Amino acid sequence: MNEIAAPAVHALATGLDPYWMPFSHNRYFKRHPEYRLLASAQGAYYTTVEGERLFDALSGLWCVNLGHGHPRIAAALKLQFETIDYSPAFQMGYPGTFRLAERIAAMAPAGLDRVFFVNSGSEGVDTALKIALGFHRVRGEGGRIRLIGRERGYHGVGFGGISVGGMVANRKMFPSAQLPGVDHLPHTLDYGRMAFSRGQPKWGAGLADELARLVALHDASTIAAVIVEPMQGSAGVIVPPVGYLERLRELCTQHGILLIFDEVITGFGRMGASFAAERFGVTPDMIVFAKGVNNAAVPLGGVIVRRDIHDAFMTGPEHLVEFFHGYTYSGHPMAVAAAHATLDVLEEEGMFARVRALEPVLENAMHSLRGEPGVLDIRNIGLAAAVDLEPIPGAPGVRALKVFERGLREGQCLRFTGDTIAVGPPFVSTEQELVGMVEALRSAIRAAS
Ligand code: PXG
Ligand code: PLP
Repeated sequence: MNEIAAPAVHALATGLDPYWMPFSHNRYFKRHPEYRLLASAQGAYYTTVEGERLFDALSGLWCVNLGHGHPRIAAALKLQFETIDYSPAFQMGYPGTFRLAERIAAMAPAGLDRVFFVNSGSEGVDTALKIALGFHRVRGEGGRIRLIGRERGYHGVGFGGISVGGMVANRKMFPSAQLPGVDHLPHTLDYGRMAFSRGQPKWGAGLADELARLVALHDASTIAAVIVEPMQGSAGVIVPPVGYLERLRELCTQHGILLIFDEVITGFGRMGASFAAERFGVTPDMIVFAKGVNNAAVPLGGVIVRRDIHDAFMTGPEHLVEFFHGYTYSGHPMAVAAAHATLDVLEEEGMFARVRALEPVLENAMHSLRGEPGVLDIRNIGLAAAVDLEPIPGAPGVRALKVFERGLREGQCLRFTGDTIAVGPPFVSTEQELVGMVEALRSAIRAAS
């Protein structure tokens, strides 16, 4: 069997039942798999098993930012596998992983220059929460046990992540598994005051003062950290109001609370900068990343940590482990190789500038959907945008599903969740592709009304 034939043979499998799909309507999918089984991918396009071409309007799941099958990444992975495929993550090291930590530290805001590697956003979030709790404890402030998240926040599916997360559906099945002492800030979406904002809404900085209320309620001495996505991606591109993140930063600093930015979607270019922290000019104490760091070629995530937080753990006899945490695949050489190639391309091809140049194209195209049937709101920032649709009475989610299915017929692989359609096109998209994507979305919205 040659190299090409092997995946093709696997793709011929027709029985869909044994695979329990994640975050999916399994029964519906398995009855209606048309145009939804993807056989191959190149650049910004998938090819379905029927042979239809689909534009990858969400860059996979916000992660394949440089397009599929990038030759630089392919070459790096081949070479890596032949050189060293795996090295033990604990008590041994692979030099490329150290070098990657150094590169990521250099891209991060000043002061954040220690990097802990994991394999997903969910693991990154749980790791950051543990670091926060551990940091206070090693400093003799072990009473800081509370973690503050935000309504509609998505921080993955670990027990820590669903506790601080604010997606009701992800939490309600597991009430016994919520971390104790967690509270939530209100989300920042308010149609009455900010519908159809372009970029950051002008209203809403004052919502950050809810943190002052939580501090007054619980007392700062019990609060370890606040975790927020600078831009809420999964909830449908909820953009931070002007001044909001600044105010959160101020309050956290004032009360000795760590501020964690979950940049799993926003990190590595989606906002037109290395991190949303840079784009919005607000420096957190930790940054969680995953997805775009290595173009999703191999799972990789991590936490970038302020140096003194890291240093606080470096106590006790030197021959002992300082932080009892890590994963078999932390800093996996294959994932690391893909990350080096990805960072090379981001840098050499000026991808952040490209995102900034494409941002107004996406913004103008998306906001031209205002007035289409059932469109309640349109939001955008960087290369991310979303449209909220009016739910069909008594059938929430059906309208967006119809738009999504119609989109497939129009050659687009859109993202639908609830009655929201989200797009986060690859950085390598052309202006024409962005405009074409939005025109196809317009047709789909009309057809579904
Ligand atoms: N934090 C944030 C901010 C995320 O967006 C995670 C953590 C979890 O990452 P992992 O790698 O464990 O999935 C995410 C993931 C969507 C979508 O359509 C978003 C995510 C995943 C899948 C789909 O918006 N975000
Ligand atoms: N479960 C068992 C039985 C294990 O031995 C290990 C790791 O050694 C794990 C879970 C954790 O796996 P990972 O390090 O890939 O998260």
